[in-house]
Amino acid sequence: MTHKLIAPSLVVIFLAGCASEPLQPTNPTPKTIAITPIPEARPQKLENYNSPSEADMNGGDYSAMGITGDYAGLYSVQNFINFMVRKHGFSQNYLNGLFSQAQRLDSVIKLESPVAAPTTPTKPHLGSWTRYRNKFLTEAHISNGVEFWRSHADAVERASLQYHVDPEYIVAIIGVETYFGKNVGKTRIFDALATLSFYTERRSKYFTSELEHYLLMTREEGYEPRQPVGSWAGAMGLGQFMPSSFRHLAVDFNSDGRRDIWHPEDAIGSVAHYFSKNGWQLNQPVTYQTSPSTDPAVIELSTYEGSEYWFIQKNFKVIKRYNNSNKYAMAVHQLAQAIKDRYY
Ligand SMILES: [Ca+2]
Repeated sequence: MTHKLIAPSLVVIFLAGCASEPLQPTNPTPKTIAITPIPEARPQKLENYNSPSEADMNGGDYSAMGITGDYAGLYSVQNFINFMVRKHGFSQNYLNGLFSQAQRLDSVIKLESPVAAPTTPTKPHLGSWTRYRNKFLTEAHISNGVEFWRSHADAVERASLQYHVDPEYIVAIIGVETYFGKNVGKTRIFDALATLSFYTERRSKYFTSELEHYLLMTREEGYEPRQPVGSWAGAMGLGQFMPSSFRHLAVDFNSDGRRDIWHPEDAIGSVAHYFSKNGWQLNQPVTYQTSPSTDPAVIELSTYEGSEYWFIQKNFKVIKRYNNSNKYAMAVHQLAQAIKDRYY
């Protein structure tokens, strides 16, 4: 297993959002990443970027006449398998074998517990922006961002030119999502998506669709389906792409013939592509501070010293396509500016 994290002691990781994960009706709180034991741990690659090794590049040796284990006897699973066989030509025995190996992750069920229905907008909690900001606008985030940018300067510049996305925002997204690739998540994606599809209800339709995309992705790209790991909600790689985003927007930016978003170069190109497809405008302002207003383009962020008011522009909304939170988008914006000031 080569999707292992560098720091084995990490227990709680804050991942702020992920590409195309469905939006939470309330301001998202940082997610606690479920830690799942990975029984078939493989030696780590020297570069520590969690890319699947060549040995992983096959569909896996799965075959069974029926399903055993955590997913045995579930009508919904049988239905899904029939659907994948009929629509996409998967082998029934292959999927039976694969689901017989799948684990139900109780930690994931807990994290996907129902949330309160959205209420009418109220005043933000006192200091909520300050607390959020302090997680991401740290000296470590800024210095690591500059280091990540310098280490991958060619790819960042090439992505910026090709997709017309300001380079500091590519770097900052990767910083907020996975701390520049250091926290890409440890949950086996197949187990997470199977659990969310068949053992939770709130967003099961969405996750079943992501599971469909995931199985197609593993077949198209030659990933062993039980190898990739990521967030408890199925987000993968340095930019935390969901499987549908991977299939639509991930790019092979180092031209080695594989889309591998655990590799920084492919992740950099893929994040830039995502921004481009969502309407990013190069060299255009993102937001500026203003006075209180009833204009819907003016948002309020709460600090302990009082509220800040910001006029948000098109590019701010593009950042929110990654994660529909004003605090998230503002953190990305301010981290981007801080890294840029230090980089040049
Ligand atoms: Ca590649």
